[in-house]
Amino acid sequence: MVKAVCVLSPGSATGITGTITFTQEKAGDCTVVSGKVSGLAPGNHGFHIHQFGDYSNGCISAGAHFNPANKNHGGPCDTERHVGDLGNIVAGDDGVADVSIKDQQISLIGENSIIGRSLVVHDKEDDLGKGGNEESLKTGNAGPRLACGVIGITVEMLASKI
Ligand SMILES: [Cu+2]
Ligand SMILES: [Zn+2]
Repeated sequence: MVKAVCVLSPGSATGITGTITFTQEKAGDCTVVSGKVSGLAPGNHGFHIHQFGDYSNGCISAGAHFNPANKNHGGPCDTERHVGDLGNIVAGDDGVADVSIKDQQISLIGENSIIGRSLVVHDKEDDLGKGGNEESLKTGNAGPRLACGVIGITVEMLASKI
């Protein structure tokens, strides 16, 4: 089992906290994404892996969605999607989003590993590429980057010898 973790830092908003873990049994398996994000406005928020693990200019320096296959933006169940497109997380009236995602495209192993890249939580709902405009096919119109964090190696990962 391979495990990575992301602790969110503030972007365009303050007061958002969250810790998300990523686990994968072996190469080719789904990656399980789980954890909690607090301090959000109720409703849907775009949730993506972005290209760079760079917080030097806040969440902006995380770059675009992780897209090694050069595809258009889409939803998590679409074949036409960025690898980083995990769709939306949903915050309840208490501002907390419980995250529980199983994804086939992100991986913690191999040359397209997401280790060292960023996780970004957005202000708005990701339209999953169905917004009918050019921006929808790039970002899903998910708006400002509320919080982000670098996806890092854990002690469990070092023990796995992958
Ligand atoms: Cu994003
Ligand atoms: Zn995307």
